Amino acid sequence: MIEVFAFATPNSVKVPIALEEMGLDYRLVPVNLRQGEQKTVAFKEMNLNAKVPVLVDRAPKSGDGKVVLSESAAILVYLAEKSGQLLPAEGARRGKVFEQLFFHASGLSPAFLQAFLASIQSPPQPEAKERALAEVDRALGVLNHVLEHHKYVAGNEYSIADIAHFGWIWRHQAIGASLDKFPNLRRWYGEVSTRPAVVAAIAKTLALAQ
Ligand SMILES: N[C@@H](CCC(=O)N[C@@H](CS)C(=O)NCC(=O)O)C(=O)O
Repeated sequence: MIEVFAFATPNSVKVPIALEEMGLDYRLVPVNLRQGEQKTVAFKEMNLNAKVPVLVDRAPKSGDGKVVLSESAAILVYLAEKSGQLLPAEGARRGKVFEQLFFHASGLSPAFLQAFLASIQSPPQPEAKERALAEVDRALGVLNHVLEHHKYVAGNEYSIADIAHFGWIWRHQAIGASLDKFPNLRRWYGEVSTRPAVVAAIAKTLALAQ
């Protein structure tokens, strides 16, 4: 069975969403970030970068023995290739999924992280917060434009790129962002957040912090 070391966080939730969508058996293993469990020697043996999520697959397709993987986007690609789902096998449609995954990992995700850090800064720094939220808005505007012409972020098929973006956008209210200005994104968010796999994964992920 696949194990996912995770906590109730935006990067963690992407992995159970993918596993639920793909119908793969898995177990969530809590890593309490509030208690610093990501910094223990045992955890850093799995991910030197000391961050969740980490996936452990003891029965990989390739017969490699055991796969231990960090970085949520890399985990999504690994699971898509293992299951043969949510990532086209070749060509332009596959390229579009990677375009969005890289935009996520290098653009949207760091923007959200900065805005989150600015939102918990003490003493508060309104200028830093405003700057970070402006970059979040810019990234959301890009997605809103993409979604004007397509049902999903990489075309008309739901893919691991939707799951990647959803992970952080799920937390937009917590960082003080709003989807009000972005009607296409709001439509997409409403659809993705009510998928049964997404509802189930969110409930299991939130339970990690209880
Ligand atoms: N690029 C990584 C980022 C992972 C990440 O930032 N994880 C956060 C939770 S969402 C974490 O573990 N933070 C703990 C820390 O920084 O000490 C990914 O996509 O998996």
